[in-house]
Amino acid sequence: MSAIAPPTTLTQVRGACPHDCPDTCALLTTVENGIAVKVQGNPDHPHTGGTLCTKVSRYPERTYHPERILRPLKRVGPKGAGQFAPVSWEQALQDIATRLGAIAARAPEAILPYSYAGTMGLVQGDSMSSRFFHRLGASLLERTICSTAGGEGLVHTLGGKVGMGVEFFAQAKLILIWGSNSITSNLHFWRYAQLAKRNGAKLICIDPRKSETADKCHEHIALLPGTDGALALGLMHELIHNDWLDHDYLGQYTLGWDALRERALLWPPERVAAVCGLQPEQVRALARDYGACAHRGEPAAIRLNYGMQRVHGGGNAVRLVASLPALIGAWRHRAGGMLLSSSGRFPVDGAALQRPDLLAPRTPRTLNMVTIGDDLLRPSSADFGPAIEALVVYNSNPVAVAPDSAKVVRGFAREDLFTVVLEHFQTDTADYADYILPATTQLEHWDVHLSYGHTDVLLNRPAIAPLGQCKPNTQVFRELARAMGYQDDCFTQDDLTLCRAAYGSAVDFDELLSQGFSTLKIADAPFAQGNFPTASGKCEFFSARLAASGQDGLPDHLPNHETLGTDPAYPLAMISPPARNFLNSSFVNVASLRESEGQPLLEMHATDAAARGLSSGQIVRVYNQRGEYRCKLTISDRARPRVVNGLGVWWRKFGLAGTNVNELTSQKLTDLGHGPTFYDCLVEVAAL
Ligand SMILES: Nc1nc2c(c(=O)[nH]1)N[C@H]1C(S)=C(S)[C@@H](COP(=O)(O)OP(=O)(O)OC[C@H]3O[C@@H](n4cnc5c(=O)[nH]c(N)nc54)[C@H](O)[C@@H]3O)O[C@H]1N2
Ligand SMILES: Nc1nc2c(c(=O)[nH]1)N[C@H]1C(S)=C(S)[C@@H](COP(=O)(O)OP(=O)(O)OC[C@H]3O[C@@H](n4cnc5c(=O)[nH]c(N)nc54)[C@H](O)[C@@H]3O)O[C@H]1N2
Ligand SMILES: [Mo]
Repeated sequence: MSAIAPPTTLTQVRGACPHDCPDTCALLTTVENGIAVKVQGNPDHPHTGGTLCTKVSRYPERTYHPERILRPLKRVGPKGAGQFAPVSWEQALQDIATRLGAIAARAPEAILPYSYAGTMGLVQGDSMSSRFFHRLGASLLERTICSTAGGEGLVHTLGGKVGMGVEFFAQAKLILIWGSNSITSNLHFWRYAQLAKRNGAKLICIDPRKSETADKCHEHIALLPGTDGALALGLMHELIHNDWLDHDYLGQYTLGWDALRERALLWPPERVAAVCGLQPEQVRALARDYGACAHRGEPAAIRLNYGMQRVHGGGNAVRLVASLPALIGAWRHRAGGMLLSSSGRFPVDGAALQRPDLLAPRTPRTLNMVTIGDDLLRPSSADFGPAIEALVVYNSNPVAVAPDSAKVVRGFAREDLFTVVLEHFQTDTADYADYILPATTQLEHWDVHLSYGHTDVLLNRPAIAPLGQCKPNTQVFRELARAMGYQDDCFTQDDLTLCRAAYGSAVDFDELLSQGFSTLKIADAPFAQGNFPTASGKCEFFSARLAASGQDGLPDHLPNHETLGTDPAYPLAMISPPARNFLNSSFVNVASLRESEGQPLLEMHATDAAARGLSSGQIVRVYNQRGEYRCKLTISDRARPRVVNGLGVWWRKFGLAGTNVNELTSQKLTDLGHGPTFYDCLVEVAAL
């Protein structure tokens, strides 16, 4: 052989998983001759422990996917037909700037940015993009689609999105896994739960669905969706009745106990059981486990997840569950207490990244991302302001993930709406774009991260050069700003500068550069002696702030908007929790992962199937007043009687008859935080 093969260059690059998941793993990407050949968990990062979920270990498959969008595309067919032709960046940016500029000259609020957590990165999430829309004076987006009900619930009870350290679950003696399918959606927490189990801890899963996680717990309490607040009140009733209380903790470190006590005494196990669809003995036994554990001086921990707050009373339910540890003084132990989210611990300098000062003196209206379906169909009015004329979508796939799809689709299909979508793929949303702009993935750009499941800051270094003509979100908005003629210096900062600005001096950036992560310094048992970040410094059962805003200052059980038994036409409750191999609607287009999921599924209990003459494997219509969803029926004890599980969130175009589960979900909001009520939804099921 005459030619000598060029030497192989092989490097490993430290990064962070960008996905919307509590785990925020540290990644190690192996790069061979400029190609990312392998993505694995960084073994040096304790919470990642060298392991990744199946989805993200397939990251190269997603990155080099043959359908990755690599050039700017301009619509050439009818709206929504998904027909595009390549254009140059220059042409695309110039045309977009001209269109947005013309609208902004009349009514800047007619422009709406729409984004969520396609990447959780602080820089590719909301930095340059926010600066751009603030400068423009566009409508603000209330980013509510996931967690705001629970987030508000925490803020009004513990004072912030704070809780116990995830690593200490390994030392707990009782773990309530509440509204969380951890094996699917919080795998690295599950590692700690398994350690606890091996050390003799009892694990109890509280979930309407018999999830993969429920299979592996000692007990499963299959309550009806949206009844968690009632169950928490019932536990309080029993803790009071049996005097399994930490009176000293209650006296010193809580606010409003007498009033909460009175309310809880209205919830004996029989009442709770009737509301939750359980047996009274199940409520008593759960309280016994929780109370006795504390009585023995053993740590009892609750891992709450956002699954239980996607219902009308989700905010109140989180307030009630977050109150429980204080009743038994569980916070005294570092392995006791509860964790829903840790994101409030991160000292992010949001103003430095997003520059809200660029808005002044304007205060644009705020639109809720949950009600995008209704809002896109609204005409201009004094009440609403100008009709939405332009949408710029990034880090989100609203046509698939927003509730009440029929309306969302009708809105996106408006011929007069100008829509720009920054994406990796031609998603259901990108199908409706006038321009699709090709975005880089996490392997191709810088970013810095927080986590909502642990307390480490992570840095993401680019491992490979951008594919094709892809650009980071930040770069697109820099160039759009230039095309709009904005001169402000803030539009010239590069991504590494933005990474540094995210935490300023609060985090050691050199440590991030050298190690890839940096652990925040937080006391092991932060609330052992109160010190809650509330106004009173106590765990606030009673919230003066809520009372001042005209709401009930005390938490209560609020029934679902769509309560079982109230509508004979729709006698089943449907929840639509995540499928294991997808992340919201991300990864649905990765063939190997989609094959693992098979087809869009509805799980139904045998008694409900028999009553309808349905059998496993058959294609069914799931319907209500909002729409109809087609999917494959599985008769399974994963579903309890009267509740069906429609696993989410498929791309409509990979589903049956171009539908997904959000055909059925409603735009009604939660009690706190204006959140979505995906799991508060009545349906009926019939053969096709
Ligand atoms: N594989 C995978 N991982 C994910 C996601 C994903 O789509 N796929 N999503 C990510 C996102 S966006 C988030 S926000 C996080 C958290 O994501 P969550 O959506 O909270 O994910 P899960 O922990 O799966 O929680 C849903 C669980 O709550 C249960 N549930 C539904 N309704 C109720 C109820 O009324 N009460 C109770 N007690 N339980 C109920 C469901 O049956 C399910 O088992 O996970 C992230 N991780
Ligand atoms: N029925 C039902 N609906 C649900 C849920 C449910 O449980 N049931 N879960 C809800 C929840 S918890 C959430 S959080 C929302 C999630 O909704 P979204 O945040 O919209 O999440 P994804 O569907 O994953 O879409 C994210 C998109 O961002 C793109 N993306 C990723 N990184 C980048 C980037 O760097 N740049 C750009 N431009 N794009 C990028 C991805 O390709 C992907 O298409 O869905 C909600 N919808
Ligand atoms: Mo979410």
